[in-house]
Amino acid sequence: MNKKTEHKKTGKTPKTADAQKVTIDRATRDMLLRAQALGVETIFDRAQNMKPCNIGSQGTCCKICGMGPCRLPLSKIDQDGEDNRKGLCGATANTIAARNFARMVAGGVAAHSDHGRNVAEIFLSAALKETSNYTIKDTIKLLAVARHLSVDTTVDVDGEKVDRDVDEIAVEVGEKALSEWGKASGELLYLKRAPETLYEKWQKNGVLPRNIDREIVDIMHRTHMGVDQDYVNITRQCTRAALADGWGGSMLATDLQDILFGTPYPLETQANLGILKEDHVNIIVHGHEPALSEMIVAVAQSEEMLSYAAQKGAKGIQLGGICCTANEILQRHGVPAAGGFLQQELVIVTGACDAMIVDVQCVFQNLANVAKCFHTKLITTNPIAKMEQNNVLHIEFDEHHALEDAQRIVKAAVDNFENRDAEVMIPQEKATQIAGFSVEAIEYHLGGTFRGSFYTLNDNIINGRIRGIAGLVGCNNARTKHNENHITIIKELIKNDVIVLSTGCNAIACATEGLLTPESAAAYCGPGLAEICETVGIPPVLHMGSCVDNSRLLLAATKVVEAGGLGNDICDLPLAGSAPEWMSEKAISIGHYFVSSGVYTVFGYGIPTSGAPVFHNHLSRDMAKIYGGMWDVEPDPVAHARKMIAHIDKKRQELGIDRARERVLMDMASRQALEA
Ligand code: NFS
Repeated sequence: MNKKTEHKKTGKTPKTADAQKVTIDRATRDMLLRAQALGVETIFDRAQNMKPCNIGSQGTCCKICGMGPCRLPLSKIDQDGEDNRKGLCGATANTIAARNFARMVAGGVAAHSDHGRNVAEIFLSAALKETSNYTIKDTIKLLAVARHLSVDTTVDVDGEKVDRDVDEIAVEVGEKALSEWGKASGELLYLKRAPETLYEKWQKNGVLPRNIDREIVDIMHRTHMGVDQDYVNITRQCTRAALADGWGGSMLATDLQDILFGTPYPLETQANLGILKEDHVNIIVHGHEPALSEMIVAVAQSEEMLSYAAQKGAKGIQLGGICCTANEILQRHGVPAAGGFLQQELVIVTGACDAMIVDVQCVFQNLANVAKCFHTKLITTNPIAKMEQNNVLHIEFDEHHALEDAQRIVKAAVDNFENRDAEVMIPQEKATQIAGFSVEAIEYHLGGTFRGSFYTLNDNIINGRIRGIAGLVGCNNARTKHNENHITIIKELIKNDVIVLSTGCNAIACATEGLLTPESAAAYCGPGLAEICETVGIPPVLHMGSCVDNSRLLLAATKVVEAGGLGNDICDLPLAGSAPEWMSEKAISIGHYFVSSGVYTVFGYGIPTSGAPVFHNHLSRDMAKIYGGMWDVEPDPVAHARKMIAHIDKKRQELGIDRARERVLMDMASRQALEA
């Protein structure tokens, strides 16, 4: 195995992770111990043997041209405090850090938005009836989206307005949506969904995205050697590109997925490695694209496949997800989540994973090495995401024969059931979760069918039962203790009556810790939030979906503004964002569109800007002056939550609703005065 090779090369025995110290989750700990006992290396061990580069993590290593890498550590600042650091071309620390940051934004926007483009292509293909595998599931949402894309939903017939044919609307929606990636002029159509004040700020600052692809290409051009050398100007383009993600590619992805696969409504399911079943064929879908996994869900439940599994000696087929593919099929079909980002290798270590199907993003290449130690079939499915290892099977997915692809994949998994060679060891841990809180579902829960709106939420924020709203997103990071920051921060927030909206691996962490049930309110919330959760029957943490569904958070915030009483803009709201254990470029893009939309956003693991303090201050203090939102970094989870609460309290004070929380203690004299 890997370990032996390393041993030969270095002469040193590689270190292994201390399972007690690297995670708060028992199932993860037990599987890590098993992996170590079997000599199977995982990311937890690799994190012990490779430390991050100090200069790179400060953001001041420039490898953009062939004369470098030029390294500008903070220690090279002159003793008198003067910053004369520069690369061979003269690029300053600010320029280098801003360029690196911008390229991370571009990477994140590209990942979310290219996913969005694929969805738009499948959508159009379904609308044109080129495939029978996908159909329009949510017509109400189709009509709502049509309006935002300036697609007519009625036609004039003899001077009268008549409803337009739904199929025709769908085709035009698909075409209009797709053109958002590359149209030659104008601006993204969804930007006007933001509060008017915010839209005007973007307009005034010249950051309205023109089309999605162009903003990514612009970043790659301007950060090429010898182009933009002004960190303020580079940051402005980061904003334009990030907005093209949050209010563009991601929002389109979410909307079109909802129309095609159904808008999520609350449902009950489970999370953690314990969802696997020893006597079932276990199929794990991992990555980010719901198009194929939707088909896998259908095939895995089909009579034909279930009886095929029975012939092979299995009692059934258990489907489970990892990362955001998990969140996608979980929120629409109740398929349980097997785990988050850091648990992907460990699912295979159970010895019970008959096939792992991966698409794009957040997939470890080391899965192939782990799969080699067990019977697991690792199947790649996307033409842009293959693996070099020879034990990986590639079954390319195409929406035109989606069902056949899914059948081949599920059959391969069932065939592999009888090949289990290692002893199966499935952890006991699995927790119940309620997921599926789309904006529409929240509206319904708060107001019912006829008066669905965010008024009730606003009322309860104004009267102080709910102190504020927090949006928690993002990954796990092998440099931090798995799930510890996510859970500590959330417990501190809900204890202080802050309701939490959650997505991505944060939501999976909350699910495994049992925070996504209405019952958790009584155990962990302050009295105000607990009362609301009990009355409405919701958990204190609302699972809003995958990472592209962070666009739901933007729309929820907009709905709160529209419901009134809490200011005119997102930056006026008692609202804060957080990515406690971020690691991906997508998280940087999300952070930047949150900030550019007016949200105070705290990251729990340092962002690569600390080596350029002037640029870092620009992201925090200056951004706040322009958009009302700012970046912040706080690794200590309790301090992290307190910073968010302090921001919420500041906003309550500015809105004049802070006094609602104060209890009036009356002495005898004032009582008598009242009675008189
Ligand atoms: Ni978001 Fe989803 Fe998880 Fe992070 Fe990766 S799965 S897209 S990037 S690790 S939350």
